[in-house]
Amino acid sequence: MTLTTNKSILDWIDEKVELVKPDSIVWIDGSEEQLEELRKQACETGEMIKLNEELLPGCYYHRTKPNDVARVEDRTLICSKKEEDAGPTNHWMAPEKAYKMLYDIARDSYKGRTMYVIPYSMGPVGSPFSKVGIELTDSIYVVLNMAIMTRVGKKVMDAFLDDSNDWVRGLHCKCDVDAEKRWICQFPEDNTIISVNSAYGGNVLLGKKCFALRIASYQGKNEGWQAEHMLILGIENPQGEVKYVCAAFPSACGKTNLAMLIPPEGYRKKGYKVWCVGDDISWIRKGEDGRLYAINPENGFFGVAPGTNDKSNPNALAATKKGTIFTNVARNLDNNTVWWESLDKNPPVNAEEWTGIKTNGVEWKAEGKNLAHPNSRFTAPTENCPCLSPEFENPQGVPISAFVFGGRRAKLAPLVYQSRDWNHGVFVGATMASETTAAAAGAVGVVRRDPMAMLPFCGYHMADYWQHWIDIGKTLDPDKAPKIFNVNWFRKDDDGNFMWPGFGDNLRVLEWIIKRCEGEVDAKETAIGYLPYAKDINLEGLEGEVTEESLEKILDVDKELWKEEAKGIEEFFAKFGDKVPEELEESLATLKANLDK
Ligand code: GTP
Ligand code: SPV
Ligand code: MN
Repeated sequence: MTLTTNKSILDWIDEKVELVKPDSIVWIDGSEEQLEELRKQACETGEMIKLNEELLPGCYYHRTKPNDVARVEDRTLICSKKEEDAGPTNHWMAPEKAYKMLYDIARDSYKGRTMYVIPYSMGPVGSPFSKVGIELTDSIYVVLNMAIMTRVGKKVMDAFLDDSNDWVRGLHCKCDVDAEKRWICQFPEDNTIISVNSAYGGNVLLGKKCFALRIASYQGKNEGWQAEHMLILGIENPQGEVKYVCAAFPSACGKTNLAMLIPPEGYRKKGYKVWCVGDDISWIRKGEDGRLYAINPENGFFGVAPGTNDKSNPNALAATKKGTIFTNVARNLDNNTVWWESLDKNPPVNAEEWTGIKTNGVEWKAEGKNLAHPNSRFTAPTENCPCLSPEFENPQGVPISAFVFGGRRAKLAPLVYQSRDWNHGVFVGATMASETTAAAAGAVGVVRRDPMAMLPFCGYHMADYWQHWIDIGKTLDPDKAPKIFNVNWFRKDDDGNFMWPGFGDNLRVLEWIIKRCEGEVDAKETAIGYLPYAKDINLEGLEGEVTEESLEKILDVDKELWKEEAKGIEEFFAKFGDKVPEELEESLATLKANLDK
C-alpha cells in the first residue's frame, strides 16, 4: 500500500527499488500500532533494548558501531554541478561521479532487508514554512528516530499536492557500516541526499542536517529565506511579554541548554519564564509586518546526553523520561535504565558501557574511562519538554528580536557584545570561531572558524551565503531587523576554570540583550562593538561566584589579542578571494582601524 499517488514520488521510489533490491517495502503511516510493531521487531533482533517500563516508559536503548558515533565532515560532500558553487569550505564531488560511486555502493544492498519509505514534513504540516521529504532506509532505528524528530506518515502525504515536485529525495543505505565507504552526499540542485554506510544521527536522520540545513540553506538562497543552525527561545518578562531570540552555536556548544534554560531563582520569583521553540535548527522568513519570523522545522530533540542533569538542564532531562531513544550512553544493569557522565554522582558499577563491555563492579572513572560516549545522544519528543513554547506549532513562526552568535573560546571573545548594525553583525557571525567538539569525528578542542555555526552545514558557497545574509538585511527596515550579538560562555582563567557560571545564569546576559533591543540600556563603544557596562549585568544571587571585578575580566577587549584575531580573519577571508562581500571587507577594515587607534 502506498500513501500517495504523486507520480514523481512513485517513479523515484521505483527507480531506487530497482537499484537496492529490497525483499519488501513498508510505507511508514505514522500510526502508533505500526511504530510499536517496529519497536518489537528491533528488540527481537537486538537492534534496540527496551528499558525499564516503570522508570522510563516507552524508552529504548541503542548502540551504534564504535566506528560510527558522530558526523563525518571529511566524507560529507556537496555535489553541485560546478565545484565553484560548493565553495572552499565544503568537500565537493561532481554529481555524475558521486551518483556512480554511491549507486555502486548501494546496489543490491537491501537484499534480504526491508525498505522503509518515510514521508515526513519539516515544519508543522500545512505551514507556509514547511517542506516535505521522503527518506528510504533499511534501518528501523532510523525510522523510529525520524518518527520522533519529524512529522511522519499519512498526514504528511494527505496534505501534499499530487502534482508537486517540491520534495526532497533521501536514500539511506546502511550497507555494512564500513567507515571506508561511508559517504553523506547532498545534491542541492537535485533536491537529493544519499547516505551510505552509516547508521548514526546527523549522517542518517536525513531530515536534520542534510535537508533542514544543507539542502534548505540552498533553497533559502534561491527562494529568499534562511535555514540556520540556531535554537529559538522565548523570554517572558513579569509583564507577560515574550521576546524571541535565535542563537547559533556550533555543535555541542550549548544550544539545547540555552533553549531550555531555567531562570535563576531571583528571576523566577519576579515572574520571568523561558520558552523553548527549538534547540538546533531555525527556518526564517520575513512576515507581512516586515519582521523576521522563525519556525523550528523539527519535532524532537537529538541532544547531547553527557553533561545533562537536573541542575544543568532539568527540562531536557524531563523530556527524556518517556518515549525516548538513547544512543551510545551506558546501561545500568541493576535497573535497566541509562547513565552518562555527570548525570549524577553515582555511576553504576554494574553496567554496560557504551560499546557493551560489562563493568563488572569496576569504577570506570577511576580507570580514566567514560561510560557513555562523549557524543552519546537522546532522541526525545518536543512535546515532553516542560517549557515547550505554546507557539511551537504556530504555522507562522515567532517574531525574532535578536540573533546571537557564539562559540567556545577559552580566550579572547568577551561574555557578550553587540554589533554596530546588521552588516557588522553579519561580519561577527561570519568570523566566529570555536573549539571543535565530539559532535564530529576528528580532533577535539582545536579552534577553527565556523561561520554562523554553519561550516559543516552550508549547502553552497560560504561567501554567497554571507552575501545572502547581507541581501536579507537590505530588505529589512533597520527598526524591524533583529539586532545581532555575540556571546561566549566558555572563557577560562589561567587555571583553566570557566569564568562564567553559564547555563541558567545565561539569562542574565539575555536580559541585557533584550534591553539593548528595546533601547533600555546604554553600552560602551569599543573596537569590536558595543559591550555592557559591568553594572548593567544583573549579578543578584551570584554573590561569591561572580563579582563586578571578575565580570570586568570577561568583558575586556584585549587589543593585542584582537590584532592577532584580525590577522586570522584576514587569512580566512583570503580563502574566498574576491567573493567576500564588500560589506564584510569594510567591517574588517574598521576593526583593524579601531584596534590601531
Ligand atoms: P548539538 O546538538 O551538537 O548541536 O549541540 P548543542 O549546541 O545543542 O549543545 P548542548 O546544549 O547539548 O551542550 C553541549 C555541551 O556544552 C554540554 O556538555 C553542556 O553541558 C555544555 N554547556 C552548555 N551550556 C553551557 C554553559 O553555559 N557553560 C558551560 N561551561 N558549558 C555549557
Ligand atoms: C550537531 O552535530 O550539530 C547535531 C547532532 O545537532 S547531528 O544530528 O549528529 O548533526
Ligand atoms: Mn546541532
